[in-house]
Amino acid sequence: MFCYQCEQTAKGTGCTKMGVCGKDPETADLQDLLVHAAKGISMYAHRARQLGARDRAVDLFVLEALFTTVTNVNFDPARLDALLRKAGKVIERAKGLYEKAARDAGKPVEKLAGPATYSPAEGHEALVAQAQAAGIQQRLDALGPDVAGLEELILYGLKGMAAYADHAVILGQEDEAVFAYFHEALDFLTGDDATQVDKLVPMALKVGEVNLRVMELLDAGNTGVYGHPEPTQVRVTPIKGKAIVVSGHDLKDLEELLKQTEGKGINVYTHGEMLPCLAYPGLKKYKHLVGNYGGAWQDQAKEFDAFPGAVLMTTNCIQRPRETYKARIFTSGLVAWPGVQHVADGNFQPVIDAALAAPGFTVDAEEKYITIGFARNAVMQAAGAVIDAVKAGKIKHFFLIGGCDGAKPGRNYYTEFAQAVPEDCVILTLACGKYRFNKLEFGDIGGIPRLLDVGQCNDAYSAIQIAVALAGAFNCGVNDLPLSFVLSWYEQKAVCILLTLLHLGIQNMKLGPSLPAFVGPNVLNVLVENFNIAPITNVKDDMAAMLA
Ligand code: SF4
Ligand code: SF3
Repeated sequence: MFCYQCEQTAKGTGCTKMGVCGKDPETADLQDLLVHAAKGISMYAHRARQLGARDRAVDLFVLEALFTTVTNVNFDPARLDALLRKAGKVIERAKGLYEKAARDAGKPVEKLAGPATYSPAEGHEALVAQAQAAGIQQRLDALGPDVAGLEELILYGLKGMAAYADHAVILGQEDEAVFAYFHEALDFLTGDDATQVDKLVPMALKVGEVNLRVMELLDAGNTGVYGHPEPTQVRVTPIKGKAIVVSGHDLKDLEELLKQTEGKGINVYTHGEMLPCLAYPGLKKYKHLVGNYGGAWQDQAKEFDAFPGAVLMTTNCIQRPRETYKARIFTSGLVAWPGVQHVADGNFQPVIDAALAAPGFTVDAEEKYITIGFARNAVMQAAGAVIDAVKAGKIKHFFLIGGCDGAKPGRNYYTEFAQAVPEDCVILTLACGKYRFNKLEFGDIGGIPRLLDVGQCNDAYSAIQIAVALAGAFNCGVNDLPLSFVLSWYEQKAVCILLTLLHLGIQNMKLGPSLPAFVGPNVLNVLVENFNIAPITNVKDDMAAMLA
């Protein structure tokens, strides 16, 4: 195996023996083969589309294949085996689609090579052997770190974007142009153009552009179905009674679970990136959705161990479950862990049964609340007051401190940075990185809270809308606003968001806790020259530079 797609990659260079995330070599290789198959499918689907032929089942499979390979989603070789066999059928379908479209149009039928020839080997062991040849090591050796790294940058952006697109589809939002782009970009990665830096860089920015549309679709899905998040005080300590905690990013799964637990005497808690759900009118209307439990994903083993109920993981980020709670943790959607029960059909009865069988909380913990729900609609409603406060000099600067959380000790930087933000400045935050500081007291400026929680990582869309609206009010560009981006990254969703920010021309972003291992030295220079992006250093110097 060789994997360097996330921030915690071994030695900052790549996991080669076992993933730091817990991904074993077999799973890692099978995931690489699934990406290879998705490229092959896309080679046909892209050509078919150019001839006016498309197939939604093919489009959706490519999304699922990519999402499956995102960090902390699927650790189960058996599930991957099944997906790879399905990929064999889908590629035949895509091939047939293309060849018919070409014949119908009177065009010669291209004979495609490379990933287009994918066909799953018979038997699991043979499949694993086939997978070993699909890794990126050969490309790294042949193309060098810059070109291979740029190819991976595009691929990881697509993986993150596939996760968001998949969530959007679940809520009824899709765009033909987005499906088309997944195929176009994956096909591009199989061609000669993908060996040239001057072709790769624009394609990476294009991922960012399309991801903006995908986040818009997901925003439309979330707000269209559940209403606009509204500022809400949410309880962050447990209440006496039976309990289920829901983690991940999938609002629809939470809604289904809430419906199925209604009147059963079970309290439902959000965890990690599900926290923002407590601010959606369509979800918070359920009285038994009582609050948030715990912190960010990397603390789950300790927290789920101590949780006296059932746990549901709806997307990333799952970690190796401890034996103490393996029987009462469940997966849904594309998440998989060997030996963990999967809810495939939307029937959460096994989760409910596990919650009822567990002791539940025996006492009410001390009450503690935080305020969330400052997505674009809520902030826009307060825009007049915010603009007045800026004009009157009461708000000097905005900091967007957001992104993923993770286990590295250096991530204390984000807590310390938030604490060091001057009293006359406002913090916007989103994604799971906020757990580094979201239970601290920040107070307010003339009634405007100093900490505004915009939502999940995909609510970067909301943050962008807020920034654009502010720029409009002050008649300037986003880069001219008193606004600094202090970002933390971990997995591939952060990659697609970063590409969106680069596509929008945002400059001077600080990124940490470490730079991606897949960004080669020359590519880093391109990013520094064009966008002045820089790694975080220390709070004092970074803060001074941003306020200068
Ligand atoms: Fe290593 Fe991250 Fe890949 Fe897991 S996802 S194998 S931790 S680089
Ligand atoms: Fe977090 Fe996994 Fe990236 Fe959604 S939940 S931001 S790490």
